[in-house]
Amino acid sequence: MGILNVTPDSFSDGGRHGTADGAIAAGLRMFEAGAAIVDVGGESTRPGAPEVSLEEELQRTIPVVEGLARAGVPVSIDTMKAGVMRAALAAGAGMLNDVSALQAEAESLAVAAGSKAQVVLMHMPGNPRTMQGLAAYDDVVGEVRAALAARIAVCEAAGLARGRLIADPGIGFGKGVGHNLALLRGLEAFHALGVPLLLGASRKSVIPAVAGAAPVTDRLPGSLAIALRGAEAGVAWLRVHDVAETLQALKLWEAMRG
Ligand code: 9MG
Repeated sequence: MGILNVTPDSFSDGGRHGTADGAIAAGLRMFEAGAAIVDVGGESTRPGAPEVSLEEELQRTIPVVEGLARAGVPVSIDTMKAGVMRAALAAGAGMLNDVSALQAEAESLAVAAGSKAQVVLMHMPGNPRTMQGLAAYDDVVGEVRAALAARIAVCEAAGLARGRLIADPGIGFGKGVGHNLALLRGLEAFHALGVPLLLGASRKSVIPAVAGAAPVTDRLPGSLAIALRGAEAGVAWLRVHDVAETLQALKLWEAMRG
């Protein structure tokens, strides 16, 4: 999954794609580099990021979703808003990536259930403004897994078939460095959820926390190390900024496993 942020303030690539055409071209490049899907996001989810209005998020994302879908690129919409989900589905998105696991807005569950889209349920305590104050766990792997299992149960009860769900432990969302490392170490435990897993740690702060200060654009080596850990653990989806580089690393990893 290639990350395509159409925001002025995302932590790593905010403001890079000034126009819809520029963002569409960047998404096409990711697809041509081998991304199976491009994740379009119009609201930053970095800690403390300000909320964006529905109108603004629609304006940022929908022309890009439309343009990519028209070009035959599979598209995921990264949003916590039911209205953006609805418009993105109508514009051709085939996946909903909601970091609130369909909890931020009451309507989201029904929108997802009424669609045919795949749905990523990510673990995040609170919201992007409160989550870092909620980073307290006795057993982070067990607690995050239990929270995701509860969301899967709610989705199934609402009519969302399990076969459409993807679970994600939410690296960096309401977690400290120790929690992120424990989750990465314990990824295999999440297979008990019975749905494919997604891992997103590309360029995240766990990298400089472990390896020493590095600006976001200098975190490719750490991002690749985490991607390979995800592959080793059998994760189905990797959400990454650097598609070609990640695929090269994965191909080598796969070839060496024999
Ligand atoms: C939008 N977004 C930012 N980080 C993410 C992650 O780790 N997983 C998912 N599903 N979405 C994310």
